[in-house]
Amino acid sequence: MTEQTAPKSPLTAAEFADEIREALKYTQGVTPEQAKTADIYVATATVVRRHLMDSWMKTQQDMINGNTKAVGYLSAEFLMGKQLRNALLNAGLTPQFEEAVKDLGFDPQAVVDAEYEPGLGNGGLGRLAACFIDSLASLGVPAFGYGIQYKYGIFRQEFDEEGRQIERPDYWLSNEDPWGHIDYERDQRVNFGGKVVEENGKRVWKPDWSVRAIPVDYMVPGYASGRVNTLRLWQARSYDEFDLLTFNKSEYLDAVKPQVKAENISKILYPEDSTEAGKELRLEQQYFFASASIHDAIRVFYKDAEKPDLTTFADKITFQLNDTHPVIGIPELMRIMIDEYGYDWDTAWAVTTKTFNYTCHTLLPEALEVWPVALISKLLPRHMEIIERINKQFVSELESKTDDESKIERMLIVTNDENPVVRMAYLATYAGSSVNGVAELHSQLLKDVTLRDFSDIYPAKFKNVTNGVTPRRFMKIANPRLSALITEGLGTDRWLEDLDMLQGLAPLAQDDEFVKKFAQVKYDNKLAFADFSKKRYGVELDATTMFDTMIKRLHEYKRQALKILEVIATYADIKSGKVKVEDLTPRTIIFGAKAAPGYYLAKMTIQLINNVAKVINNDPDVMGKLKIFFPYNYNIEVAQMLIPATELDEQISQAGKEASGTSNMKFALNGALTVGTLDGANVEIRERVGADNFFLFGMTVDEVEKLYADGYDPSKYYEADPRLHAAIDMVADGTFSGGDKNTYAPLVSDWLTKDWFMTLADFSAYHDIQADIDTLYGDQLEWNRKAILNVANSGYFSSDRSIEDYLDRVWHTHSLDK
Ligand code: GPV
Repeated sequence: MTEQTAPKSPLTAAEFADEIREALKYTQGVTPEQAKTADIYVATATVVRRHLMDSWMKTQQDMINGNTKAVGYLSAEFLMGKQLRNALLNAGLTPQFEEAVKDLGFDPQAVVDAEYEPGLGNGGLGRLAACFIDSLASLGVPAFGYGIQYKYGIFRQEFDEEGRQIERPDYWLSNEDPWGHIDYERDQRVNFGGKVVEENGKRVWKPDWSVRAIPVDYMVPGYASGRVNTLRLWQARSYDEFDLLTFNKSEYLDAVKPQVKAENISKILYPEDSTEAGKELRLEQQYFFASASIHDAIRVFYKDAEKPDLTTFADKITFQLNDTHPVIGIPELMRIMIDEYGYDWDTAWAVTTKTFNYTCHTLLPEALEVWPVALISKLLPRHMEIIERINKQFVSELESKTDDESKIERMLIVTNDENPVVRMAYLATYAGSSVNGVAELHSQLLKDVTLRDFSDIYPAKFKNVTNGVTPRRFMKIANPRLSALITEGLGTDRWLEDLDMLQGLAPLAQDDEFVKKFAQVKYDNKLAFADFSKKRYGVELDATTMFDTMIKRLHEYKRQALKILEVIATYADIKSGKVKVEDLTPRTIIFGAKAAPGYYLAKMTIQLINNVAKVINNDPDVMGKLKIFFPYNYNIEVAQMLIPATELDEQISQAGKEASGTSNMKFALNGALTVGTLDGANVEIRERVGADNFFLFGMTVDEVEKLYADGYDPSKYYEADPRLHAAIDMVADGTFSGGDKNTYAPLVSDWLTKDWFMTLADFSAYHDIQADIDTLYGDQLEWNRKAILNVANSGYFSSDRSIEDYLDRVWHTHSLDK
């Protein structure tokens, strides 16, 4: 497939090869004969960067000199995935790369594989940030991604003999990182601790320690836009390498203490996802990158001016707060304007409230960040004063708008109890211009439930922007076969920039020849995944079975337990003879999931899945009709292999709990059918692809709420459904723990007595829908027609569309002129 609309490069493959040779020599210091695959990778990356350099510099110039407001996407996570293929695609250099590398005697895919995947994110939230900066660049919107260059990303997951998750450090920076440019000259000082004193009637912060924030710049090339934006990730370094006096006393460890303390700030990504991680170090991380980024934006947009006119700051850049992690940036901008540049409170407030917007990514109350006042006071005493004053001003504003005292009490940014905390989501909602949810249902529930009081008083702030995913990485790169077929079907590859064009495929769902080609693509993708699983994991998969996949963080609300219980129930049916194995639709059930290291029930669920796999996969009675595959260390690379190979996608969270989901979008765009609840973006996917082309089951949000209100008793469902009963008994009786009845006792007890996310209540509905799935799967032509309709009608879920919605509804800015 040609890249017709990608920028035409004058470079030939032979020239590309020469440039690789040159980079091998002048940056690696090796000859082509000495070069290892990893050297070729580094050299290629160097060459690609060089070819993007003019566009990068021009984009920066146009951004600074033009009058277009830029976007600063502040995010503690950017889950980028491997960079090489993306950079090649967007630079329009893929064909030259393939040929040049072959000429040098290397396998292009091996070169791509040599890149160590940067895992600077946990899951959906971090991947969303990566999709958004791709789309911003592709649309030509001037933008910075601002975050942290963690030394260790998300842990590498392994499974031990017992099937338990083991976490290993992710040493991604122990390999060369040809993409990141460390810019020592544009560092920032970030202060911590100390106290605030009164000097000449002014509050003056006297911090007692500082950290040097050094930017590491990554290019973010747009697809076919000629634009290259910047992802600026901050690295924490110490100002004093070590204390010479202590060192001379031979107390080496003590001597490096300040260095260790400073550098710890960017050392590790917290592996928490949708749960609160209330750690001092995490607040240090948040302030570290928020402060450095805001100062950086001032430096960039006022060209290092001594006395910048910050009253125009909100016209230069708008900051999107990706969840509450960067919300400490709000009092930081206030402090910078008042303390560093001498503005009065009201001026600073007017600018700050125009500058920030907040995206919420959850409905789980436990995931809404709060910080103890005591901790903020210790670490950031001046910020605490500012937050108190914001709170005071907020309360008087509320008093002018409502007489409802209890409502005001509920809304306090700083709580009133004996251990007061700052509610970061409330601070962001009050101080920001806009607050948005990430899918229609989620945004509605934010207004009706989570932030109801705020939406009563500030209705105009509340917006929806439904998430999206980049079709470049998740279609063109991950699924070249389908991409080629789409281009053939549409007669152009412009759909990669305008994903609504996929609608043109809808009539082809009635064209049997096209449907067969589509089925062949899916089958070839399954074979490719089977090959990958064999090579990487030593596991043989049968590509003639249905590939049924559930990939997402392991969390109770996402309900991996529902899936595994259904598999166990089927296994129990086989063992008891209720179901004849010959009648089963053969399925390969694939899980990918990491659990937060401290999340006990989630980790136990991983152990259970692994042990169910061990038993079922090896039981001759199953005759290979059911096979579970749980590849360890699920990441972007695995996602890119697995999503194109999947036929059935599991989106089975309890209604009202998944804010959006984004793998659901990737699956639909790659021609999988979804079995799912009316939750998150599933609702919008189903509306678009059509109810006939989506397997809906389970309780709605209203039914869930009613059941909570009526008093939920999971044991009733256990008693009422013999299949569920048998499945839970099988977990309890030691079938999956070598006869030991204690192994899963906490899980079983939770199911029977608590089951907060109502797995048991949705079990029979989930079982019933399986028959519909199997029946349709039996008619491959019909199945694939529906799969094509999923592709054709999912163009809306491009992150380009999400960014256009942000531009319209939230940021009020636009692309740079071409
Ligand atoms: I809060 N999300 C996440 O990945 N990590 C978090 O800490 C929080 C939310 C996810 C949501 O769970 C998904 O529903 C959503 O699609 C994603 O953020 C992107 O919005």
